[in-house]
Amino acid sequence: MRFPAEPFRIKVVEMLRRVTREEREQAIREAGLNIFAVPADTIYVDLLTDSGTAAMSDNQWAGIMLGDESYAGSRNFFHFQSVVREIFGYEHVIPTHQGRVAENLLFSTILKRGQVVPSNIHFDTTRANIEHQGAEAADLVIDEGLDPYALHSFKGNLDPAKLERLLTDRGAANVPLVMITVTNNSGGGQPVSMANVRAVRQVCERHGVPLFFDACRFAENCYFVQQRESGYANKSVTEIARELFSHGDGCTMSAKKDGLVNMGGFVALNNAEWTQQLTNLLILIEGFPTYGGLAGRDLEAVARGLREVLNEDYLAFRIGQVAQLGELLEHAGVPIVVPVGGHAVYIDARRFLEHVPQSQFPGQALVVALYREFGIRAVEVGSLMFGHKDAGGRDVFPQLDLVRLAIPRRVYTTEHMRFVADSVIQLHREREKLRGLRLTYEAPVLRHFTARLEEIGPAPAAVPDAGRPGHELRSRA
Ligand code: P61
Repeated sequence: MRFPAEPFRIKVVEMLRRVTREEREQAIREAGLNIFAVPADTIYVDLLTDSGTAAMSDNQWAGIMLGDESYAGSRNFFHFQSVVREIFGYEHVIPTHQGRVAENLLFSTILKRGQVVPSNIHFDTTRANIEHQGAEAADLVIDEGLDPYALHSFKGNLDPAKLERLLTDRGAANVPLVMITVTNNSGGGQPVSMANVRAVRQVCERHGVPLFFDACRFAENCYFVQQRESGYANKSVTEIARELFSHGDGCTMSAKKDGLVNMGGFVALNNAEWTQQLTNLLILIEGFPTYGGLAGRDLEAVARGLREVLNEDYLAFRIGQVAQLGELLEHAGVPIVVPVGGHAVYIDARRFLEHVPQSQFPGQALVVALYREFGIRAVEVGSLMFGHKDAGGRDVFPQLDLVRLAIPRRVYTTEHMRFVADSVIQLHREREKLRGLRLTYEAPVLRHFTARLEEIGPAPAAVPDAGRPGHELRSRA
């Protein structure tokens, strides 16, 4: 397939430091084979996350200079509020410094112990904020959404039948709201269709339960609707977004994704009573309601980013760039989750490293090799992140061991993506050389952030490089 070229040119560049394999070997060893502990300036292509890593535009930087840092009533807040109202259609707009604070405000206000919040799949911060209230986070994605190889245009859909059953069993009084995450990050960045949103809305209405969105990647989701869902080809992505949110009562948003900024977020909603309660808490933990933890200039950058992200040339390039990386890998026989989602390509590490059992963290072994050999940072979403011991002390592993290559927005060129593809393909050819890992330290919760590991057996020999000259330097010796 042909993919669109970059619809922008580069005005400011950030030079990358040349790092040899020996330096990376030392850095990853000192980091206890944990990629979170590696200094970022030893990385060539950083695909740890698409969150807060976007390149802002000249228009956004110009907006930064127009920051009004008044404590109350900053003009940037009013601009931000008007853009959010226009796109999302909700009356009340509460700024926060990032997504999880929006979630915390919402759930600590409206949620009671023992209640349940259904979603397609809750992102980990959303789940944590729900569970922190003594409530339950229920994942009700369609069955295809849990199968890495099921081909479905909208694998992020929430199953309306599962929702109906949950609402009937638990009773609407125990479900303060239903949430839909667009796109479904924890399910691979898969989109949700408009038809599905309508179906979920009908179930919610029958039971008198509000519907909210986790809107982090709303523009990417709406672009997929335009491209894949019948009846939407001739609608603009902005029109599709308005229609999508018109089926809901509010949303939380981490603007670090489709807000095209490095920091920012908000809650937007129609319920005036909830707004008052959320605002009171906002003042306690984030700041005055017209800045909510952000500088005036940051609000201006979000306002401008939210408009820019709906540019369809940008979206065609963005979704195309991720799809292209997926296509290059798939054609070379690298096992990846399909169809490719909006913001990341996921490698199936169990199939990639069939000789490494789950107890030896095949995903993390792949992450370490990608960094050591090629200076690429990916993140493991598998046994290291989710594995644990049950009450009887036995190891419990997740169904999948994935490695996420999340693509920052407007940061890397297509040539960078080819370099990533060549590197992964080269590792795939040499996969027999990779070995499993074992833990030497683990924290009681969220162990992947601070775990330390070691290789089982002798240190691996260097993998021949991908034959792509450029930044990738071997030893100077
Ligand atoms: C990411 F490992 N995502 O995908 P905040 N909802 C959704 C998200 O994707 C999301 C948030 C809410 C991240 C960053 C991240 O343990 C982790 O602005 C669908 O980060 O608070 C964030 O938004 C939260 C990665 C966050 C993690 C926490 O890479």
